[in-house]
Amino acid sequence: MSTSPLPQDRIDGHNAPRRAALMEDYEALGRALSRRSVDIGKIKNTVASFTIATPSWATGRGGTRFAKFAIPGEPTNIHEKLEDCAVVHQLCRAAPRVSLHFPWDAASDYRGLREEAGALGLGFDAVNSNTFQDQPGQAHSYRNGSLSATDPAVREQAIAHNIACIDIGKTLGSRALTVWVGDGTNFPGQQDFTRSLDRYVSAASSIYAALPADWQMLLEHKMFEPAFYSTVISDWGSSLMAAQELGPKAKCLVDLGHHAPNVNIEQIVARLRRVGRLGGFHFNDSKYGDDDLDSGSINPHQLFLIFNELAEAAASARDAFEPAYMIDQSHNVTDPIESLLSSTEAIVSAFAKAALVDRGALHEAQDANDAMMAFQVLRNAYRVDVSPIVAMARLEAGGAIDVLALYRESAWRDRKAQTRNAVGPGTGIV
Ligand code: PSV
Ligand code: MN
Repeated sequence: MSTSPLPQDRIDGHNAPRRAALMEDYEALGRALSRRSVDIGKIKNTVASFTIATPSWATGRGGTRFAKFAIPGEPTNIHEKLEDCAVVHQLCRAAPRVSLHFPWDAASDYRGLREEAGALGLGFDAVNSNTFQDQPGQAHSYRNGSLSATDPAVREQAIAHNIACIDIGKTLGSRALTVWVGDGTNFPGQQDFTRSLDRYVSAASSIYAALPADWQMLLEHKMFEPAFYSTVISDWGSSLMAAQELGPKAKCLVDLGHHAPNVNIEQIVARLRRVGRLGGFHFNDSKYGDDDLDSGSINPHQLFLIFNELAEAAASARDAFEPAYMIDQSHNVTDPIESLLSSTEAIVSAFAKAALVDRGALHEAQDANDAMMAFQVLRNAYRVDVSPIVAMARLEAGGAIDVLALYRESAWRDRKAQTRNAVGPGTGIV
């Protein structure tokens, strides 16, 4: 039995007075697109099939290394986090899976948790391990690294934790383990670049050996933080090297905030795709570094260009291509549910715009070395206001036409503030 957090008649009641205007906008856009020989219905169906995972850790108020300002009604445990993710999915109908992080989301009964999520209309995405923090009662510290630590006992502990995450994931119905380590250095000479990567790959191979046949191991690179001179898996080159050494189930995960400033991320996406190692994404946006800002809030054009590469890859599939799409953001000044709703809308819109790119015309212009026309093909898709398509896909799936308006009308956070435990002030990113 489904236990959707918001009554469906509230959503229907919200949609009723907005339906005619949406229909008008959708039909007008449909006429404009048909002049370009684009069938809006087909684009809408493609958009309706696109889904993304929400991270459990982004449902609570985020923070910086300086402070965290809690809000009344934020979730304090995995059950409440699932409830909030269910609200996001119920309204936008594009976020049916949740990605858990261990031990942050530790529970006593994972079979029960899977049922609980199922009843809320949710499933589970990749499980994430955490060897970048020490946990109470842990035998060895990750102060000097985890999978690449010089101490074999630390590496063994980190391997065991990752294998424990796989075991939990099997019960939850996950199909991937995402591994991001904080390993790295703050001083030139602190560690040997080669030997630390050797240790990482050797430890990661023990985790890889524990993967079920139909699982993937997603290696997430990050150029800096918490280590500020070097990190062990610093960029897509190191990530790809490690994935290729590990085996075919190892793929690279691209977090949009984990690159040097101004790096051409869309080209990285195309490169990883070319060698069949593009495993997935952590979507967010950034101005300076790993800012974890809301997707599309700073550079929506980059998001579009990334999806353009993905659409290109899907159109010329070399092999099965199913990247894991996920959000990874820190919501420091907003209600996290509102940020997740607005970010999902931005991501789905970028996907929709990429679906509008006239690939034949693009290839023709590229082959003729017509730079201006090639660019105009992209521009013509980018400037289309796809919001009627995205809203129509959402409406037809039972979601809300105006997700933020309905969320505010529902007073969800205020109601939760009456029943959920208060979170004290704190520091830290989650
Ligand atoms: C690291 O900055 C990261 O992007 C990884 O995905 C972690 O698992 C996540 O953030 C934790 O907030
Ligand atoms: Mn990430």
